[in-house]
Amino acid sequence: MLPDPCTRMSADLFDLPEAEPREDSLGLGAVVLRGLAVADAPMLLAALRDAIRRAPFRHMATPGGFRMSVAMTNCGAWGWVSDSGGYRYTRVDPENGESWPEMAAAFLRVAQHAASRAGFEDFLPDACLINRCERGARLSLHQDRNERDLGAPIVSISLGVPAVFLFGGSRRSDPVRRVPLRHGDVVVWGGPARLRYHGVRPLEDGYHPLTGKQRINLTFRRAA
Ligand code: MD6
Ligand code: FE
Repeated sequence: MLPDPCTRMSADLFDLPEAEPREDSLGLGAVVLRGLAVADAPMLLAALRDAIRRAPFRHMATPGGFRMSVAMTNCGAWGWVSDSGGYRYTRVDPENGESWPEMAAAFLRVAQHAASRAGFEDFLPDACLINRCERGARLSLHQDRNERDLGAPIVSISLGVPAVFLFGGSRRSDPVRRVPLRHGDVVVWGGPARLRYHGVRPLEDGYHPLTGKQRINLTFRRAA
């Protein structure tokens, strides 16, 4: 099989120091902004610690009854939950009956900056899904399609242990690109790429000074 040029490019970049931010296109409307959130990471993680005091991580059940290997929580006006009733956005955390923690100013600023770098101006997310993975946790291929406003992009910030992001096409059977994501990388997909299938390969063992053995991912959306 011929090597996929994009996979090869990402693999090469993966080994470079992140002196200057670089952009890897994933096709129309989708881009990886390398290292964009590195400088803000300590602040993002501090804000995250505040948020998870109010809304702790939990392993939700899929509508099919399986326990998700990824632990999740949310901040912002809306939060994404999953249970036997399916996937949906809620205003109130079903675990404690309180509204979700406010979206930290640092979260909003970094997400808006990334969206604008990717060509999506005036992004005003009202939901941030926060997920935490440890070794072996994965996200199977899926589309993010529960948001009412599909005109807004998804902005995804990766922190901590590296992961391999899977980025497919608009059909489940389309070829899937493997995109290594490191601490501080930000992926933005919207417009013609908004409904592309994506997922995360099972996390390998790793260590990052700011997160230990964990990978933290923040995804920003316009839910309602
Ligand atoms: C990632 N996350 O962790 C990508 N989608 O790199 C997602 O695609 C995602 O974390 C839906 C719900 C939660 C997520
Ligand atoms: Fe997703």
